[in-house]
Amino acid sequence: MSISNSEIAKILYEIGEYLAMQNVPFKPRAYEKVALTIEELEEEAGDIYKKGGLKALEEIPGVGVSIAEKIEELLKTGRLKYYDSLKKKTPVDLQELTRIEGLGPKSVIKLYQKLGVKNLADLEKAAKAGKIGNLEGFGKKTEENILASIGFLKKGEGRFLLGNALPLARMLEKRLAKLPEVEKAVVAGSVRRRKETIGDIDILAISKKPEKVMDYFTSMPEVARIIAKGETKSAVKFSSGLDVDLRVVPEESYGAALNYFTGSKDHNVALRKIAIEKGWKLNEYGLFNATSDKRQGKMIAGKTEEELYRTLGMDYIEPEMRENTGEIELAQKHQLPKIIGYDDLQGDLQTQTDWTDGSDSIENMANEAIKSGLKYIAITDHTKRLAMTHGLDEKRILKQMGEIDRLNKKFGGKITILKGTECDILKDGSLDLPDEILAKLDVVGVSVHSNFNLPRAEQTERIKRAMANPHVDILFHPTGRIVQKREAYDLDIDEIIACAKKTGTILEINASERLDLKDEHIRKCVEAGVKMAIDSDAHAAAQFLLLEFGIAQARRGWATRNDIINARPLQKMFGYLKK
Ligand code: DGT
Ligand code: CA
Ligand code: CA
Ligand code: ZN
Repeated sequence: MSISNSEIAKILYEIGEYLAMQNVPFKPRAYEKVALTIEELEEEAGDIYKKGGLKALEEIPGVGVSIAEKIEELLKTGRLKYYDSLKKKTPVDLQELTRIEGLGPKSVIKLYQKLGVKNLADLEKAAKAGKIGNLEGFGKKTEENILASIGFLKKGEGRFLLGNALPLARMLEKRLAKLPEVEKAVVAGSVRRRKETIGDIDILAISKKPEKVMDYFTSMPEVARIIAKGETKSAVKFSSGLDVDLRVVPEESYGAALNYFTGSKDHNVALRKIAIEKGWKLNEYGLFNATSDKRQGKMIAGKTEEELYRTLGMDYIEPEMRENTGEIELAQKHQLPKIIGYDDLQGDLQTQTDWTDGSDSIENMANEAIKSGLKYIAITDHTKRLAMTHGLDEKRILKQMGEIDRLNKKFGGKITILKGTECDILKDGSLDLPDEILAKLDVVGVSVHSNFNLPRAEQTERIKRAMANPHVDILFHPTGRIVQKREAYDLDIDEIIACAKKTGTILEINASERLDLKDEHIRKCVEAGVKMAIDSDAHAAAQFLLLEFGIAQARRGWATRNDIINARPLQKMFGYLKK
């Protein structure tokens, strides 16, 4: 068996970062883009290569001869000489160091050359000794931020981003399902509940020959260590540090086992209590009409989850809602909300293009959006204050509007491209574009990109002032959090939600690694009747795939289709924006 897509992607991505450190032009972006494409391929690169050789690899978008040959080398030997030599030249733990918010490849190389920083421990030592603050291009502020970010990272240690785990979990699901001994393989645990970070991946398989399945599972190429290996249960550690659990169950227990291993634990405990109250017993093998542990009793449900919930006297509960925070009581009363579905989005209201810091043209973005099944997208490039992104000033945004008119004609209704902006909120809550320009746009999004450290009251007032502008439709990434990277800025979220209600401003569920509205915030919005938008914040065409994670978050916050404006057709969606 060969190396997986996500491993190939990781290496290509790192090559891009090494090249960026050496100030090589253009190539870093190309590698990053290819890495994303490979990661999201439906088919394993190994299979593509087996079927069509080098030529077939070259047909993958963005892959030229030179990258195709590198993938070939990886598939054949599991190694890549070019990558090894890049790594040797700069012996820094790039992956670890770039997890620090604000540290890109270029700062990493500087820190290595000037201070010999190779890893996180070195970085922490240098920052604590005040050496980074004295470095040209860094300063005291950066040093403080680095220390804060290290602290934050340490807190989340041992957990992985859902965005990284889900593709891997799906690949494992597929691999196992292909084995002749396996009738079914599915992901359970926190991955199935789509928690934003996960402790490990749990997989459940139905098989009559578990030994074979376990042999296969424990000898996969990613496995660095076997933690446990048994007939029904095995656990392995991948070289990436991620643990994976596999349970094999007989078909008649599938529903009960899936329910048990999906969790959450609190949800399970509550279900078991209900079973006991009815004089039954619930475990991972099924629901039985006996209370004593010794007497097995007769199995009365357990083949499917639907049957299990029904027999317990309640409606089926979606995995994203299973946290025992009120869902069980609603299911018993048949009053569960019908949460938004994964196919329900009709548009995307935040995307960036090569007019600023995105990597694709408006036309490419629109084409990809069509492929992703979207009916409309808003182009929301940054504004001039974000100079490093080449943010748009009045003149360029007017020019962009003209370009969008031209493209809308060209697409002839296949998709509607909306004129928008991600307008910077300045320190005092005023905006980076004048009202006359905002008035000409279809969708005005605003966001905070600076002065993250204002005192709570001042930060809250600043954002509220922006929301009060009658042209402002959506508050983009409302809290500034980046999962496992950066805390939210200090602000009163309840006041922001109240202000959204009062001013009719939409709050964004940002689907990228930000996910700054947490599930609990989304539930508050739903209860308050504040509408939300789920946006990819795509900076490249491939990133529309991120929308799935925004939908997952919305589902964890119990949002229905009616709560999400871009789950509505274009004209309906317009109805939710300020006039
Ligand atoms: P994670 O991995 O920390 O992100 O969270 P989970 O929910 O995936 O937890 P994990 O992997 O420890 O266990 C998977 C599921 O198995 C969990 O959601 C519920 C079930 N489970 C594990 N331990 C217990 C337990 O002691 N009691 C009950 N009722 N269920 C358990
Ligand atoms: Ca787990
Ligand atoms: Ca587990
Ligand atoms: Zn951007």
